[in-house]
Amino acid sequence: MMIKTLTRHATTVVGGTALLLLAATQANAHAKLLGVVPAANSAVASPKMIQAHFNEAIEVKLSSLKLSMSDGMAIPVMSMNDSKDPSTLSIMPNTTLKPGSYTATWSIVSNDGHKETGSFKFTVK
Ligand SMILES: [Cu+2]
Repeated sequence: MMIKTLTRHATTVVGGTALLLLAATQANAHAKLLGVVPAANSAVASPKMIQAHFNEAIEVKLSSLKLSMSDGMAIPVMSMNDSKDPSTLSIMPNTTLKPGSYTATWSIVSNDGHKETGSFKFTVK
């Protein structure tokens, strides 16, 4: 997951023209995903909270965490972001999740302005 994100970011940097851009990016690194709840690829009871934790504060208002079933159907969720923890995205499903496979997709804007996306899967028993 983290490797994928870094690769995408690297592609963005390579797309830039100046080495100065690369230097600036390294000095002010973008956020990295530290962990998710539920754990990626875990099998759990219907979770009350789904979270993505990053290593630094992100632009929470420009970022999102979404949930869908394996067939792509979106699950309605409520945003539960805590203003005291700007490095974490939190959502709560509006209903108890039926058994099955789910994908949570995050899209963030780091404080350095870089956009990154990723996803993780879990199963509800
Ligand atoms: Cu960055």
